[in-house]
Amino acid sequence: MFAVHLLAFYFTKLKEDQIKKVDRFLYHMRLSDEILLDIMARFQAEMEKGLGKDTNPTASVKMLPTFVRAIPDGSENGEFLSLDLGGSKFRVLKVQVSQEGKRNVQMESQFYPMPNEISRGNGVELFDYVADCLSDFMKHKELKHKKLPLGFTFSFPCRQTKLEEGVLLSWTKKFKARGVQDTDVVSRLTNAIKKHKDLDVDILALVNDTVGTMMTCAYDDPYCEVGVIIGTGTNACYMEDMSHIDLVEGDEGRMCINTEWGAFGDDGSLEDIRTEFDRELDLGSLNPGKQLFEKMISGLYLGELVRLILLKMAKAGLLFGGEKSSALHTKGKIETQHVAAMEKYKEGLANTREILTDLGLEPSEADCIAVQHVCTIVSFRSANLCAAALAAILTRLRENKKLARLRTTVGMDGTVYKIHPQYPKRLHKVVRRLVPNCDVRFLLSESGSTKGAAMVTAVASRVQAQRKQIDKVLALFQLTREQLAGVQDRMRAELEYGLKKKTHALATVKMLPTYVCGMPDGTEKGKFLALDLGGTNFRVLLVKIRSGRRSVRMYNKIFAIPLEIMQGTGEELFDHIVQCIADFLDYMGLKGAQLPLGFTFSFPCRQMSIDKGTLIGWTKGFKATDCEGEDVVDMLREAIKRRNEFDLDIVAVVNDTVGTMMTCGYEDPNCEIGLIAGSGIQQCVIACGYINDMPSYGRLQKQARADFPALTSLVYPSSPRYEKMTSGMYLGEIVRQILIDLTKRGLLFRGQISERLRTRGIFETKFLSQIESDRLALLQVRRILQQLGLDSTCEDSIIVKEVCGAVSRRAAQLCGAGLAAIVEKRREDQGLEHLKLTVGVDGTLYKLHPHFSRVLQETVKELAPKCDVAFMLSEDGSGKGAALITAVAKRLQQAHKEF
Ligand code: 0WK
Ligand code: 0WK
Ligand code: BGC
Repeated sequence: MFAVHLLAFYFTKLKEDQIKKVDRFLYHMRLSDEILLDIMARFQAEMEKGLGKDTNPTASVKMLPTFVRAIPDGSENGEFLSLDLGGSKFRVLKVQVSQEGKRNVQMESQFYPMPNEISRGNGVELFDYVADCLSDFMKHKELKHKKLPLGFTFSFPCRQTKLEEGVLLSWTKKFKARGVQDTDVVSRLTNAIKKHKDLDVDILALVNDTVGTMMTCAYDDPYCEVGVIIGTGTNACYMEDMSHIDLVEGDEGRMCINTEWGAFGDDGSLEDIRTEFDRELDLGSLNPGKQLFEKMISGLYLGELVRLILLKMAKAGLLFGGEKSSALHTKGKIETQHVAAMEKYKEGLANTREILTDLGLEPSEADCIAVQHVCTIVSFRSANLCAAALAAILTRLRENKKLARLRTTVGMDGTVYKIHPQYPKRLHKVVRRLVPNCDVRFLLSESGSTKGAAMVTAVASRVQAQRKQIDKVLALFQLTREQLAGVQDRMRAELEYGLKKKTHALATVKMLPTYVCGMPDGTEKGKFLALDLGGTNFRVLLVKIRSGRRSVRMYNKIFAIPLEIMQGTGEELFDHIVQCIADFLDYMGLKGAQLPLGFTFSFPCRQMSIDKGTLIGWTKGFKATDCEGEDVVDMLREAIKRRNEFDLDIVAVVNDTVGTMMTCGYEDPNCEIGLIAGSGIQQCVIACGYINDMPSYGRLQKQARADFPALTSLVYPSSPRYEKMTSGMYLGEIVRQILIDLTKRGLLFRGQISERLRTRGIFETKFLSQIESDRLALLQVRRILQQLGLDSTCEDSIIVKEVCGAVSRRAAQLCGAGLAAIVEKRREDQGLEHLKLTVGVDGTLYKLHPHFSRVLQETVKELAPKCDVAFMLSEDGSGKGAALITAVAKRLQQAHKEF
């Protein structure tokens, strides 16, 4: 028993000594947590550099966009071909995804050799060889009669501009085929496949093996958003926020980034940790100066590193009594599988002796212990370096999500990770030590990256199919210049219709005279009350006009018009209006004041005079009974009488477009058109010379001719259809209808229509303005959709934003086409070659929607090139305009009395 203890002590001592000896010799390779945290920080900086448009060209870690934007959502299905090129084995596969709706994947695969003369020959032969293997596979699987989509796993750094294209930046690992670098490997393969007349394959996706691995694991674990390969080569990918990827258009959602971390340090940023052995290995490699990080980590190099160290230690007499065999001098004689074998728990030492013996050496027990420890240090450094870079990626994910604690899954693959007995444990341990605020699950990809590549292809073909359907729907809202010019012409014809006696009755655009026959001349003065009914808010205003200096001071109060009043009886509506006036007069201490009032009533009214207007029909959700066909001024007067608390002199009833035109005209005499783009859409224009053929307006004719021979304004309430395609009242509802249609077709929200989305009017137009705002990140779009009970993905939100954009753009274009018809008419009516005028604008849609006003202005510019149209936003609303019109009417009345 004593002998056993003595032996054990002797052995432990021997072991300690050898370990110390090797630790001293390789102290450079032992990386403390402090150094690892520093490497982690360096890698974080490299990631930023790679993502930046200006810094990417000089970055060593290229952060390549992969155009993979979504992980599998279970709706993928179909039959796919997959090629897996670049790892230790070349494979061709057939992948069946989800049969009969069952979420499973069937794979059939065939390995094919990849001889050096092919991988290091010329590019044409390489791709011809790959196509031959594909053809052979399809023959054996009797697939030649099928047109199949193919996912191409190509495990080398490629710059992609889309999923199905990728330019090879440089070969790595054992590959060096000539004439391929800087060419698109998808078209190279397509050309090679085309040589096989009996093959009909559509390459839908080019995928890096890290991406394939992430997708493979994400199919089983939706938390998986990182893919790591530690195999022949090494690399990682992860899902990055689009807003951080300068190299790709758009800020919405996420995209998978292939980091190509193998090149970390190629700019010299890791020289302080690289050892002489790393430099020697690099010099002897196929690509000196390249992939320096990979050469300290991956399977193609670990064995060689161990050999170079053993050779140096032997030369230094620290091993094998200084003996060196020719095998020990031969590059590549020690492979990573040897390193893994030597580090096996139990049989490690025996394996070491066997391997060293096979190398023609006669190792002592001490040598074996020392060599085993050399392997441990080399592979431990590999795991540490991987852990540092992976920790940097996990930290970035946590920060992108603004989380204190990140829960995520990392998909793993590669022979080093799979066959080395200690590697996974070491890597996991160090990662968790470097990023304690991340709960990381490591998931080994059982079926390689090709299942993932098939997923990417399945997603690509699903997205492609969906895209086609969505584009078909959105195309309905895309108006060509010809179509817009057609709308302009039809509007123009309607304008003429509305003006002409014979056609007025049939006209949809009513061209209603407003009896506003004069513009302010600066002499107006006094206090005026104004009501502003018909827009989003009902306002009561006191407007003080001071003559001479054209200054107007306004005090106003906004009152709500409850739905039950909007859709109650006319009497209730006007009593409510008078109640608001009373509250306002109270609030302003004007009880009992006898003030002239201008009534902005933003609904189509046929007027017989400035203070008479018969409501033709309600719009914008108003439905109060007993009003249509009634004079709204009389109804207001009766309501005031009913209240019998104060008396007002209602001088004018004006449409909000006219009020807006007047408000802007007070500042800019060029303003002769008023436009409202709000809950309703309406335009008014200063009209001249049309009156004479409008029979019922004889009285106006005489009067107008008397004062302002050429001026009166006409309101043309846009036909409800036109309004229902253009105004704020309806745009949200149109979007809701489209979303329901797309969801019913399974193109959105996984086909789940929420109760709230079924509710008419639930999708307010303000949502469009919010969703289309460039500043709004996708997350906020998803928050809006959440409010509607819709659980959406990034893609869903991107599509919803597109739908909103299509609907609002059409609205702005149609509005622009209508306005272009008017300005062109103004120009022609004045017989001018070129017309300069201003349009006064108001309305929440024009004011708040991020793009509406710009698209409207561009459309007018395009359709009325001979008109120089300035758009003036009415800051004060039409209430001011109504007061000015009242003041002018009072002035004219005065003039008449004197006259
Ligand atoms: C298996 C994957 C393949 C990848 C390989 C990497 O299917 O795409 O390239 O792992 O590991 P290696 O074979 O280089 O060790
Ligand atoms: C503000 C004007 C008001 C008009 C409204 C239209 O003062 O007369 O009706 O704009 O915009 P909406 O509120 O319908 O968006
Ligand atoms: C390549 C990567 C690949 C990795 C793992 C590296 O040499 O540059 O694209 O993902 O090996 O196979």
